[in-house]
Amino acid sequence: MTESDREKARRRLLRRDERNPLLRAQDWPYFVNTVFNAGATRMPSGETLLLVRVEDCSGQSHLTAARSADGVTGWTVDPEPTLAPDGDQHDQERWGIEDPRIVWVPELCKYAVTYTGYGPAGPGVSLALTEDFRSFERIGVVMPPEDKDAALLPERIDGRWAMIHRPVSVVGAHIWMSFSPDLKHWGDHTLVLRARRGPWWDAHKIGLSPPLIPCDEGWLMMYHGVKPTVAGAIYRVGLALLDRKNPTRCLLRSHRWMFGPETDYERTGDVADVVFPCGYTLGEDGDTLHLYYGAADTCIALATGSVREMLAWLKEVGIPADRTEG
Ligand code: BMA
Repeated sequence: MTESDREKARRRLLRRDERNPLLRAQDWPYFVNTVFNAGATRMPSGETLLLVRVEDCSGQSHLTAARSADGVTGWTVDPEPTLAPDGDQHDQERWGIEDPRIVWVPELCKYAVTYTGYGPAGPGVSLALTEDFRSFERIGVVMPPEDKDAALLPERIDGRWAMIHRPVSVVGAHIWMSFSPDLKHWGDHTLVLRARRGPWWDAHKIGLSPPLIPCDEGWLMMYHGVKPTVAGAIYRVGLALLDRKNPTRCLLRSHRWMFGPETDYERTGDVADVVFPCGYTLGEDGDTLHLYYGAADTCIALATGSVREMLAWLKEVGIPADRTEG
């Protein structure tokens, strides 16, 4: 493959839906500032459900469900917040809840929703379980501040639950994995992928995008990289492959980003130059990936691709993670 063929392949990996943006504040049944960063799942009825981060006009966020038969058009939005912050009972939610990731857990017959609980101590990770996105069982704070961008793995690894997440320290914001016997007590914290340094697209700060995608080759991880510039940060998305049996082991990591802000709705909004996927659904073929992402922290858009093609690209351009730390 020549350099320009590779470039074309990269551009084709995710195709933006021509009806983007799919959901905007003006589509909401009540008055809000912005709607973005939505978790996604396909319900047993076949409907696509998005659990949308909604920022109200106080600047704080809550989560509201939007449902559509085809995942693109005809959205029905809950008339009021579906999961509202409960700051009185949970101090960690006093300033709102943000950026949900949804994972169906067959063993529990429930969906696990991980989200950022924002409180005076900073942003941390909370977990709730639901069967229907109408009532929720709050498990509580599972990763204390500062921590974000978390998703449960859908199955136990060697008998324990596993969660991927992104704590922040003074030396950087890297991706970690932790383990639990009961979803409440977490330990064996292990570094999975480091942010690079210097001018890289994923220097200084990285984080999980949607939940991990299980495949024969391992767990495909889409992750966001944040490049600080004098004009502000640019949020882009790249790929990594984690070992299926031991997902703390990163096998490959993309050298370049796969998806970044290009269109007007991604480049202009409350926060310019942000694409921030938190959810995907898979087509009937088990390969077609519908990626839902927040654009410029203002609206929700969809891009479609193929898991198989992404894996092929990663095998072609990826490098072992331990050689990419910059
Ligand atoms: C991150 C998160 C996201 C947001 C992004 C860009 O830190 O807070 O919710 O989309 O910044 O503002």
